[in-house]
Amino acid sequence: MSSINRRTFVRAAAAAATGVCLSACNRLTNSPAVGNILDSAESLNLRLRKAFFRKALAREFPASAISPKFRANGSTNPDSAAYRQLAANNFADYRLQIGGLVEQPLQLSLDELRATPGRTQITRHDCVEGWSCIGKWHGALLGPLLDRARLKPDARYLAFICADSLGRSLDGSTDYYETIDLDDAYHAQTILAYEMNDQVLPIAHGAPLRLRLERQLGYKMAKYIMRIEAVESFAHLGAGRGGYWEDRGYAWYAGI
Ligand SMILES: Nc1nc2c(c(=O)[nH]1)N[C@H]1C(S)=C(S)[C@@H](COP(=O)(O)O)O[C@H]1N2
Ligand SMILES: [Mo]
Repeated sequence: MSSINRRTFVRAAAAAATGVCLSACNRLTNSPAVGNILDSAESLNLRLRKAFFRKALAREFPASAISPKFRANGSTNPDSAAYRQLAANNFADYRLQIGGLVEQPLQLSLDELRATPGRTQITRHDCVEGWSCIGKWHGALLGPLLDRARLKPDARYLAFICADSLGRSLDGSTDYYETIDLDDAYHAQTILAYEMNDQVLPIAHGAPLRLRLERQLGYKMAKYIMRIEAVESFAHLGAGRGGYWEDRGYAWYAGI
């Protein structure tokens, strides 16, 4: 942060502490998405983060920093029949579905995803369990795909529906899912990765497609993405807290 930005930040933080944050933050951002967050009862911390760091990039590293071995965590080999069939055919029949509150639902093959605007980034993955690994990721930028699908005005979140279930049942559902807001969806480093360390994304790390959301913890980064749904609220998904791990007590916004 430059010293001017830091001064502005400190001043706004002080203003927020005295209760005038809503107007100050609204003036600083012109985004309706941020406006919605300001209107809701989310934490002051999240409001300040959103206002000041909406576009900040997560740190990127040189190739020499790539971890020799990247740990795989959570599901590492989904066992549903549908997924096994896709994997057996090298995901040639895979179609990413983008639907929900969109004007133009999409179904995209991996070749079609490879033909859309992409990005490569070497970043550090931090798991809530306390380990980190640095890896190189390449994939389709999520923002341009959403532009193609044309989000409806009431879309506020994206839900990622995955191919795997983990064993611990809660309200009958064990399917892995995650949700993010539109600021994160349009962030410059938010990609749907189909390559890791210059190779086709391995099954253990989420083949054929996994989210990279570099400013949040690992559990937000859905692997084995089958469908992306634009929604107004995530109350109807799982136990209603926005993700598999959120339903089990972790924070919805897992900023690093
Ligand atoms: N579908 C799905 N996505 C998932 C998980 C999972 O079990 N299933 N685990 C999460 C957790 S806790 C972490 S740390 C990362 C692990 O990614 P990795 O296997 O590439 O290290 O994926 C996240 N995304
Ligand atoms: Mo994790």
